[in-house]
Amino acid sequence: MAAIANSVEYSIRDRVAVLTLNAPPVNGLSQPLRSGLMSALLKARTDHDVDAVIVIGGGKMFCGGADIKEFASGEVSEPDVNAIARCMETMNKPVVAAIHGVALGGGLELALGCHMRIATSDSRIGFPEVTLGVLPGAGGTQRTPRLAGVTLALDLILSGRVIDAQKAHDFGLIDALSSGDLLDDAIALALDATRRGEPLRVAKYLPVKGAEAVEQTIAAALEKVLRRTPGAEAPRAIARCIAFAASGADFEDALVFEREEFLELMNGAQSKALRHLFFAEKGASKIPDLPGDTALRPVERVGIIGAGTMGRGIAMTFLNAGMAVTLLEIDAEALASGLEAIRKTYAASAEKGSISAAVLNQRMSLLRGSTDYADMADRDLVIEAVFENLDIKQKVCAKLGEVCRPDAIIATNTSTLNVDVIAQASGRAPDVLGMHFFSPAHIMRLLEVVRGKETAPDVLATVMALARRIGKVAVVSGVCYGFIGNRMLESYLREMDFLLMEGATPAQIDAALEGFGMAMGPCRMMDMAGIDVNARVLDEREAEGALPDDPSYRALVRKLGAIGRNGQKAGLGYYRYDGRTPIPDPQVNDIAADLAAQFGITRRNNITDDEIRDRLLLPLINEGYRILDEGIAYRDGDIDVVWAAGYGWPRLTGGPMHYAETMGLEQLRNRLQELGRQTGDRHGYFAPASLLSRRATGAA
Ligand code: T1G
Repeated sequence: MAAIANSVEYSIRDRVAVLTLNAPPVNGLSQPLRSGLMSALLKARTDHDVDAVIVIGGGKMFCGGADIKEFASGEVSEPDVNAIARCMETMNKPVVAAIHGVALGGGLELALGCHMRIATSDSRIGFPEVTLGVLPGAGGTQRTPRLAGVTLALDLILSGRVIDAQKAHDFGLIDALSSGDLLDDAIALALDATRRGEPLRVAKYLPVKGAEAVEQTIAAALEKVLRRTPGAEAPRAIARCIAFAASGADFEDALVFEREEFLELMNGAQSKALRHLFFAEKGASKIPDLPGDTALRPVERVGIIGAGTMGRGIAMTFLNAGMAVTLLEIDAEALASGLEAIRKTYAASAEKGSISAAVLNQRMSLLRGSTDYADMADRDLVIEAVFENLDIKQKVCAKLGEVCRPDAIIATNTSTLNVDVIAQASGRAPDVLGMHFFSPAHIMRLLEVVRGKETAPDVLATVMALARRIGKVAVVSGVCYGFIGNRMLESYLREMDFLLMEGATPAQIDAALEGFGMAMGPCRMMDMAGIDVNARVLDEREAEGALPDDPSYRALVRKLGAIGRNGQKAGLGYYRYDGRTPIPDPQVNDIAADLAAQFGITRRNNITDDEIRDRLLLPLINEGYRILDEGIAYRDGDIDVVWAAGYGWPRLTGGPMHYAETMGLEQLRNRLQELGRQTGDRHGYFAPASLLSRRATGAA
């Protein structure tokens, strides 16, 4: 029978009904698919030609979980997964889940409702619900502790992590592993169960393992999770559901309790924010004016120019993806130390057990060093990561334009310079674009892909596809100072410096923003990034006449840079450092006070945390509206992805643009105008962006 999308195919083999989920691409448990599955199960229940039942996924996976798009309805339509599980558990024929690819969320709950589970050895399972601000709402918090115990249930459900089938088998969530044909093995398992004639094992009747120590186990697990995201609601609800499971309460009552907790979360702001980011990340890869089937250029061999911190991080990014890398550094000594630094990084990971010795050797076998540009001639992609100086980057790209193959892609890792100017220097601008990695490049997920005005469509499409392969979330930016993230960051840092000159302290500012949920306060962040880096960029921008006509503009960071307080690496920055520990330093307040006197800035001691947050966050968001209006970013969600994936914006608020929507655009506009009045705003720093005003009045 031909498979119909969003349907369940019913076939019989060796007196076993095979129910195949067909809802590409992830077999999401939409209402039509759930309805089709329930009908097929009821048919198999009474089918006299059927002694057992297999549920298997069509396509590349078993099931990616509930259809998240359905959450917007605010409720769960019938038949829900609980009803389907109840139907399978009460069937007097063995029901076996045959898992390949992934079984996630509701997909795993569906499998746990079966009597047995068999999985291919390379398949993976997990409960990612917490990353969406919800919890397994179809029995997952109740069956998992019964099959695998409270400790593992908490670990899996609170972390949202995915585990491989072997681990799942060891934990008791999977009954058998298939190394041959999954369906053959599943049918054999089901028929064996019919022949054994033993009572079918039903998860919900098993005792909860570890119930006796549940309170301590929950307290320890919850403390670990809430340390990272103190305001998160889902972990607390998960803990309540696991505690309910361990309390010995009636299973059906527990399902009701779990569903109520799930609905509460699903309809809450945190889940809406996290779901926004989920779809925004998926959407960021879509380029509005590019056909989805744009032919891609092959990329297997990568060249990287520059063996500094960024060059090494970028090299490891590609090595980690199993791609061959030639790291070029003109200076042989610098090259040698760069290659050694990469080897040491991998050796440290192997020491910790994060990677095996085999993986270390495999990655190092893919790495070559060179001091000769001629070695770039066979590269499919070459990324320059040399010193952040326009003249140097232009010279490097001119050389690459000469030596690289005609179909090779040339990328610049600049974080602020004009990609079009650099592209022109290459002599082949259509082959050039920006790939702005974030330090440490092999760890940070964000990649800003900067589309030059001449960047060829296939070059852009190739790099966007490559980003996914190297585990990055890529967002396209147009060419402007700072692209999306650093351009918005500029407003944030500007107000930080002004507030310090007005009397706030670095510790107060950092605490206010970390209280909002930022992963790291701006002063500590600047000390980590290096004050000299930012001060030098400001000096260059001043030389270009690109700074506001305001001598107090970013005066403090420039002063700190001028006196060598370059941040954590110098032991002095906005803080004094004992190793990596920041210690408030009164000297910074004195420097800020001197600058305030110099520029006639009034010092005051009534600066509140709310004012700090508004002064730093609202102009940042306002710049986001200018970026959208200029077409530098395609979508609000793209900006949210940049800040959530690259700058530590609290995911529970959905990103700056989603946060603005939840705040209310009229309120945002009014607050900006109020701050403008309060500060005097001689340079229009708080003038609401045109797009913000247009949206606030419904004109856009
Ligand atoms: N719902 C709706 N759409 C989904 C989806 C889902 N669960 N998963 C993926 N998509 C879309 C995605 O937006 C993209 O759309 C396309 O499918 C391909 O995705 C009841 C309540 C499964 C590992 O959190 O982790 O179950 O961009 O590119 O790389 O208790 O998708 O093409 O238009 O990512 O092969 C829990 C989320 C839900 C899994 C496949 N499940 N998805 O990766 O494909 S809550 C999840 C993923 C739940 C229960 C609770 C991955 C994947 P478009 P893709 P992939």
